[in-house]
Amino acid sequence: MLNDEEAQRVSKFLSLVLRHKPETLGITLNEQGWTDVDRLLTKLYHRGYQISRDQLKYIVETNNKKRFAFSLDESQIRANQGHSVEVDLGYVEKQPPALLYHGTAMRFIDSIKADGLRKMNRHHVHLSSDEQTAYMVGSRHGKPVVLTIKAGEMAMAGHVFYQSDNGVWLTDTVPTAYIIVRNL
Ligand code: HQG
Repeated sequence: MLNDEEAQRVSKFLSLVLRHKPETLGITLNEQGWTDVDRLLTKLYHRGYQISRDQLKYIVETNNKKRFAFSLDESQIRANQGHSVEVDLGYVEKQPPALLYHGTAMRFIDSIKADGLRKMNRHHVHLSSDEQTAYMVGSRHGKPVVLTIKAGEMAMAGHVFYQSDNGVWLTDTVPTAYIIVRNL
């Protein structure tokens, strides 16, 4: 089996090719983001990521954020969210809880206060249902700040929310009126 470090290395590369740059590995994603597992394994092999189908399954199953999913027959694989390439993941609109959380870094706060939350390079703004996850997401960018988002009010005002297979809440944009900034 792969050790944690190797699994993480492959997982990072998979995030890159399944979300952002399939062309760097010479694969293509279909409209729903799927790519063929056999072809992916062959391409990975030639790129120095010599993993078996079982090892790929292990990575998909143990990934800490459930970033990837297999099709039912396990012939195809895709990323569950986070794409920058155009894909239609078939998200279904869902009623959010009253409050959601967004983790960001202190250095972005002034800009967020001015413009609200924008999706930047992704297809959606990503929100979490718990503060701890948001805190961890924010730490990736610097000194973390957790923003509270009045998601219930947003939904009532007509903003659409989706939830990805791995539980992340997604919406287009969060205007400043729905953002509570605390503890600064
Ligand atoms: C910030 C991870 C200035 C935003 C996590 C964030 C997540 C603004 C950064 C997923 C802004 C974008 C997404 C504005 C937003 N002015 N900065 N108006 N609006 N920002 O990485 O939410 O590891 O694209 O606060 O678990 O950090 O990829 O988004 O700090 O679910 O699987 O712009 O990524 O998952 O950063 O993270 P990102 P994110 P993975």
